[in-house]
Amino acid sequence: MQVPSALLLAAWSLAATVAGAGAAAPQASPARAPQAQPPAQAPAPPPRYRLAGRIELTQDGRPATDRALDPSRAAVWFVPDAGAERPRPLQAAMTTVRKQFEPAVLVVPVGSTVRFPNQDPILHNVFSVSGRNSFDLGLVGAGQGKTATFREAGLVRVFCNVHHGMFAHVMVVESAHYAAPDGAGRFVLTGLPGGRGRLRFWHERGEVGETPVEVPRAGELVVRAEITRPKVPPHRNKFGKSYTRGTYE
Ligand SMILES: [Cu+2]
Repeated sequence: MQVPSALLLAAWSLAATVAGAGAAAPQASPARAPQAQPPAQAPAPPPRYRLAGRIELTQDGRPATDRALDPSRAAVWFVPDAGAERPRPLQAAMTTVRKQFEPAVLVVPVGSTVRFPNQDPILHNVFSVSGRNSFDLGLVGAGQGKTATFREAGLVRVFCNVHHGMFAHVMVVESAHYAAPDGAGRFVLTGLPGGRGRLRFWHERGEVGETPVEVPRAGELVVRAEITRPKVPPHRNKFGKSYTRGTYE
């Protein structure tokens, strides 16, 4: 019986079956997939990890029951003890619409620029008196948008000089690993280096907290943010005075 030569190159089990049928057993080893060889010179990049967690809001140390509280109006970021990698700045947007800032909370890496487009048919102002991140965009007309760049890490409290009830926050972080939680408070940070570090977390109604973390870490990390601040942050207008009727600038 004649065996097609192609079959002699088939996997060993098949070749053995053919040999049992009376053909000459192949002398050469059956063809195998070449072994993957690691590259000779390029060192493997250090492994990266993800960190999953949940921010839980508390009042007087107990889980918050106020349904108006929104866990997504928060920020979480990871700072490795070995030193943070320089984050890549980005361009973000915070819209004024229906006399509110949308989204009301942004988390951006240091050096980022935020545009404030106005989608309302009325004039708004956007300003902050938060240290080196202070800015004043003047009056912003319908359809217009001006920008502010945040060169220093920290919390930026954003207000409108026309409407006292308009407020927002930009959390500027010195970390490449940051996120805003979802409506259930859940977050996932990715690309983390292994080792010890601190997970920092903040909700608009509280202070910045932190907890030590060793990466990699299995399971969901639950952090608790205590509500300490009123719904509308107490603030004065951009001139440092109380809001009064007819303040339009
Ligand atoms: Cu306004």
